[in-house]
Amino acid sequence: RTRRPLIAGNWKMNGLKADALALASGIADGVRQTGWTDREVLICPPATLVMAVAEAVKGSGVLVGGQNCHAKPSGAHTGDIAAEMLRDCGAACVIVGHSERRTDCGETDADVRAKAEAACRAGLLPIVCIGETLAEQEAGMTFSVLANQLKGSVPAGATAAKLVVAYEPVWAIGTGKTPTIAEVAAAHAHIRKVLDGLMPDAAGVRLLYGGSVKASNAAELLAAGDVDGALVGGASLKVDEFLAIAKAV
Ligand code: G2H
Repeated sequence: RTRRPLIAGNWKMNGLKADALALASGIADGVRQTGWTDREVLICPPATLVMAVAEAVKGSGVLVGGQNCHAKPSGAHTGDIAAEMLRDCGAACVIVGHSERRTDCGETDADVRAKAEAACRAGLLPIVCIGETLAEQEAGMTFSVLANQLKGSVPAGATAAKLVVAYEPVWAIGTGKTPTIAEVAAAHAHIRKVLDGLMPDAAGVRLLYGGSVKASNAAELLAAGDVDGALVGGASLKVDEFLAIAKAV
């Protein structure tokens, strides 16, 4: 592999202190035992737990990330969290534009780009999420939707070291349904081609697949062409399941 695989756990709105810290410590112990240097493991807890999780995984090599950030560095934005605040709590990455935020909070491509740019300014690696809905897929619009999302949400001046893209078909999220391996490979190849027109070193950008990844399908999905890792939701909430996915690379 030319790109270092990244296995990212997105805990979404799950986790109270005691269980979350046990989960984080369990993952950190597992990663420590393997001594992996050929892949990166990331966990993205709710913002309330970023600092404690960062502390719990310290020295293990496990990275910690946020699930969202505001586009501004500070100011009168009640309830929001700046990228720099996540960084200050020990985060190295942040997910932006997850389809749940695009749907629940009406985030647009322009919002996602502004957040990704804010993440880069704060020294965080943004994981920009894109993906088509079921209706778009059924209408044969997958490739055009992906291209438009990329053109609208990839940060200005992006470079491979400062960008990860996650392809998450909305209809595959939390549903147990996954695209075929050929569909994943085709979507990723298309994403890389579009990125090639947007940035100088698109060949180095890591592309993650997300949507109902679990231990039993991880090896196959991770072996698909142009797949450099996974963004894992439900299956990242169990130590053994998540570690098995990380091992499947
Ligand atoms: C997609 C994914 C993680 P799940 O949202 O981002 O969730 O693995 O539960 O489908």
